[in-house]
Amino acid sequence: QLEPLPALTPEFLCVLNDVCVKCYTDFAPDELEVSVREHILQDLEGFVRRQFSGARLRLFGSSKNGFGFRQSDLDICMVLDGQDTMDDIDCITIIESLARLLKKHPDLKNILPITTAKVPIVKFYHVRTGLEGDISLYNTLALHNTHLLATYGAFDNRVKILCYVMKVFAKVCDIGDASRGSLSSYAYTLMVLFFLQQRNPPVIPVLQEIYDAQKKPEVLVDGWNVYFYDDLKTLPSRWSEYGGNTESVGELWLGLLRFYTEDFDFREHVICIRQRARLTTFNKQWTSKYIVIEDPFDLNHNLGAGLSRKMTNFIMKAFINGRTVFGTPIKVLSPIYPNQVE
Ligand code: 3AT
Ligand code: MG
Repeated sequence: QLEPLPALTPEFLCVLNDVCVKCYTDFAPDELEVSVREHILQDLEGFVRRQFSGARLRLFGSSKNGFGFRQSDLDICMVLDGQDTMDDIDCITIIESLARLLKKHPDLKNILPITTAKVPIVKFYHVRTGLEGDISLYNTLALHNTHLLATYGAFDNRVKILCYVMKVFAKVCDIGDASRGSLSSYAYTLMVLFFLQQRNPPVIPVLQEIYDAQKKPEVLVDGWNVYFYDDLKTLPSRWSEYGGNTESVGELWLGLLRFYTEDFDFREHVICIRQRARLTTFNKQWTSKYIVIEDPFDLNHNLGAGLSRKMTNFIMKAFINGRTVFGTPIKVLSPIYPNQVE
């Protein structure tokens, strides 16, 4: 049984709440910035079509999921009309010729094809806006997980604010760069959503478990079921626990820090937003991993797979320090904190 949180004064909670809301209001792009992104996309699509006549470009990631920052990168997915998939070899060839083409674009600099990654991309820098971006091919699952995150974010404003707080926290603590061995923004967003689903009463439902038919509908993409309930208008009436949680964002943020430093057992459980029932690392055969985050669609994908023991402890320490910074220090007598990996 956990000890209750120290009595926090209403004034403290009010300030904390304001700080959380500010993470959203200070960093979210305004309408103009959103339209600039769309404009760049249209321009690039036109340019790419000079060589690839059936090319279609779509934004995904934080330009579309509702948790974008002003300077967030432009994540772009390209597909060719009339073609459903593309094999790895073709992807690499097209990425390379796309890179050669983009080098001729007057507004782009630092064109860099990366063909060794799991998802081959061509990176670029858009000179006039200072935005970085990348184009991947047939990254269809990412389009669907972007829509899933956007739906959760649009369901309750507290979701959106907390995801911003988490991203600001990850940036400030320098634990949010997957290319340098930590976790991606996407992974931290999944951690926030999982916490909000597991909260009692929950703040958000499990959209992948709500459906009208007797059986869960199957919408297959790359062999995975990407179905989820996305009708926000009818969702409140479909979810029996709707409105049960009235906690403020500040309270939820303290709750999240506590959840991941005291309650959640990383050795035992998987961070998994596709079902309410706890999934174990044993079930997934992921027992040798430190932080296990299951992708909501690609169930073979653990977003924490690249973490070293050292990085895991660095991330855990950031959460522990977060509790001190936000006024609810963890009470551990020994220097070994919960979830430390020895
Ligand atoms: P930023 O605001 O750019 O930090 P983001 O959500 O756009 O946040 P990324 O640019 O890192 O995050 O990733 C863009 C999208 O790519 C998000 C998600 O749809 C997909 N994605 C990123 N990392 C993974 C991953 N490890 N597995 C599956 N999809 C991923
Ligand atoms: Mg991004």
